[in-house]
Amino acid sequence: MSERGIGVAHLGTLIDDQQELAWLRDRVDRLVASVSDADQDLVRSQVGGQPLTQVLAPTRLDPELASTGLVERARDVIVGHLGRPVDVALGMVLCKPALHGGVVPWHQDGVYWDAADRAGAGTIWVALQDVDVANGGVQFIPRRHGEPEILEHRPLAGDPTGHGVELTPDEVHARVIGVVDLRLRAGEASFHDGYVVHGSGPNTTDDARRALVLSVRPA
Ligand SMILES: O=C(O)CCC(=O)C(=O)O
Repeated sequence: MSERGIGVAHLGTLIDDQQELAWLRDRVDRLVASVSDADQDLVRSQVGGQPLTQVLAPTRLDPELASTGLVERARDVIVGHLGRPVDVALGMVLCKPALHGGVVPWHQDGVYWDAADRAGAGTIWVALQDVDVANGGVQFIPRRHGEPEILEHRPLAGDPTGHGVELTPDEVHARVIGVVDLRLRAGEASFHDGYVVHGSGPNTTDDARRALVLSVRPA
């Protein structure tokens, strides 16, 4: 897959050390278990079934999360892939517990970013266990043709005071065609740019689905 054509790319393995993977999984589980109402500015929920735990800027709660060299490895890989300098940072932890019905509705990440940043920005999604549609892996709509554009979104759950947005039903009807299920092995990562429509379904398995989400911005 090439990000230049369809906005999505498989980046290969970013974590091949099983001890690092196990350590990160454990750290994420502890973080998710520890977030409380006091951390509300760091956590947001999504609609659909049950609320999900998304910890924004997770190193504010656990600085050690960025200590394994993953962010630096990701930067090297994405700079090689994109062919231009970028900044990479750990932006979010997103955990779907076992047998969890929460979904991430269809959206484009670029809707959250300044228009001036969109062209050079994107998201690296790192799987901390094998991921496919059964455990709520990310699903994409590859871009087909024309100039990338930000589509019409609406507030999640009809709540304009919340942070989250989702594509409007009309856009979902028109655009959500040819869904691609992302399958990643533990430690592998994907990249998607800000224009790629994506979302994810429920975790129907008996293990948690954990991901580290890294932000890529023009340097
Ligand atoms: O982890 C998920 O299910 C969705 C992640 C997402 O929306 C993103 O990485 O931009």
